[in-house]
Amino acid sequence: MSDQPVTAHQDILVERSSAHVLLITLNRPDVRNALRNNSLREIAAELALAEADDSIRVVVITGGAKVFAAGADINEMAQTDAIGALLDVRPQYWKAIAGFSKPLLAAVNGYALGAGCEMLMHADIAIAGRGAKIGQPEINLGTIPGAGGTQRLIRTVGKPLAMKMVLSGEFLSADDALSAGLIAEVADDEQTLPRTLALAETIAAKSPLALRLAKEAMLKSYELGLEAGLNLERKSFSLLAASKDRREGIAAFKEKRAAKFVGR
Ligand code: CO8
Repeated sequence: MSDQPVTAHQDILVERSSAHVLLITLNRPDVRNALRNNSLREIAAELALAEADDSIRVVVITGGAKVFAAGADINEMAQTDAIGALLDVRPQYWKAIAGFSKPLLAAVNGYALGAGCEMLMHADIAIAGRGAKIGQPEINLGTIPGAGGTQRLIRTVGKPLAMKMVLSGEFLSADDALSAGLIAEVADDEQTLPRTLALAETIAAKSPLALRLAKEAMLKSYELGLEAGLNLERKSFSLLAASKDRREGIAAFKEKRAAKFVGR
């Protein structure tokens, strides 16, 4: 970690793990990092700052060594009636997190349940520790996922497994989540964060422009038909031909040196 100060919030810790990587750590251990509205507000606010800061190229979110997040804060949600839920600011925070244009990685140890699993799915790449338990147990509370757990999960792991998870509330092991394509890698628990930060460094060395357009094009595949998706890809590919970074990338390849990308 760098010696830069940790920014204080109530629910999260924020620090630079290196020059280009921001690390957000969920920090409500007493309630297993349950995501109350304020937690999402703080995450969304940090991502907005990261969006505007060219020096931040990748963000990693983690819950630390023991638990990623045990879901929405059940005590807070229990106070909300139907109209309260309809008018809730919470979906706006989720939308802000989903709209973050830079790579967002998740380092997941222990439970990632309910909103915790949904946070994992908001990450572009999740790496989980061998002991992770991932699930959507809202059905046990007489309710259903509310931040993409019925939509993103089925698109990610397919109908049979998504139905099993959401209708039974059963958890997946890290290995099962890997086989299902819900996470990108399994690590030994103590290696989850170091490995995720190392991957973040690898990604942070790439062109920020290419990262942004690659992320956008890939996420749009959830919404667009193939023809429209291919058109978007082609236009983004063409746009990058005008960038300094592409010229630098090709020059560096020819000169057999590492490319130095500037995001222009
Ligand atoms: N919200 C609030 N507090 C929580 C949560 C949570 N999601 N999860 C755990 N806590 C609290 C516990 O109440 C307990 O508090 P206390 O010490 O005051 O008793 C403390 O954290 C420690 O919990 P446990 O003793 O249960 O710890 P364990 O390590 O034994 O178990 C588990 C950890 C398995 C994560 C267990 O706590 C658990 O099952 N938590 C709830 C998981 C869950 O159901 N998640 C889905 C939440 S719902 C959601 O995400 C969206 C829909 C919400 C609708 C709610 C309608 C009311």
